Amino acid sequence: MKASRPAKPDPRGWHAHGAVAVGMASSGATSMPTQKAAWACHPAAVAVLLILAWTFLQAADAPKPGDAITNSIGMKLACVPAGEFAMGSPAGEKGREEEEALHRVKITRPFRLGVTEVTQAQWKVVSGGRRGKFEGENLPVEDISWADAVAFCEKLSKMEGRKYRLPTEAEWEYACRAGTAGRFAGDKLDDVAWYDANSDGRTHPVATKKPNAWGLYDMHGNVAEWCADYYAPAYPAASVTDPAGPPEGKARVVRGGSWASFERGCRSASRHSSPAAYQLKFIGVRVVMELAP
Ligand SMILES: [Ca+2]
Repeated sequence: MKASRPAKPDPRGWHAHGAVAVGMASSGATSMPTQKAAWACHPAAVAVLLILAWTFLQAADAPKPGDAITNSIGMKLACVPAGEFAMGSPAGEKGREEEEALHRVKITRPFRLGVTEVTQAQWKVVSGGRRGKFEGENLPVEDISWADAVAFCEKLSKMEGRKYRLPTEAEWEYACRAGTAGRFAGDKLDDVAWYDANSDGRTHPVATKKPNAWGLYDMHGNVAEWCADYYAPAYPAASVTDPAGPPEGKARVVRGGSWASFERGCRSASRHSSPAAYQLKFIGVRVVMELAP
């Protein structure tokens, strides 16, 4: 399902209407001011027009899905709009697992998400040192525990004066799909992902495959990505709003599959988990920046 954008109010119609009414009231064209003219001159009417104009300008300036900014360490973050989507996979999807029960999810707060996985160069600036079994500035960081990923977000938050955190599992799948409902957010997995069939057994520089519709690279494959949630084998049966997983658990959610995954493990709906302390050469991280400071 496509994310819906709020309809833009069009104050131009209101303004034109009001201007006509004001003109009538001030031109002296008629000796009998109409009720419409009196209404248009009322301070409350002026206030309404100003509010509508402000709303219009705000909507025009609001970031659009995929619009990216760059923070002080060169990390690009794309706007992900609020919206609703079908999380999980339909019964007939090839490679599907039982834990992917299809259910409606509403994401009420827009946010920004890293356009790429966190690179080793970015990690070095924030946390110091190199982290990765494979070495390269533009390779995604891996070999990090869940706590390492969280600590990175906390350090980056202090550096930037903004709230950075891991995505929830729902936010991750919503952003991965970018309005699509199929197995992958792209025509062919090979177009958008480094995975078992094409990776030559290693990570690759980020953003060297095609992005999804919201400008996000490597949501499928390269390194799998830590999410904030504890892993729960069963999704909620009903529709949910801003789900954040169970309050406790034994493992954390990992999403997207990696350079070592088969095709089915890189599907948009595919779920994985890992004990939080594990440091593996196929798990990295991508961060959320909250829009509210
Ligand atoms: Ca990835």
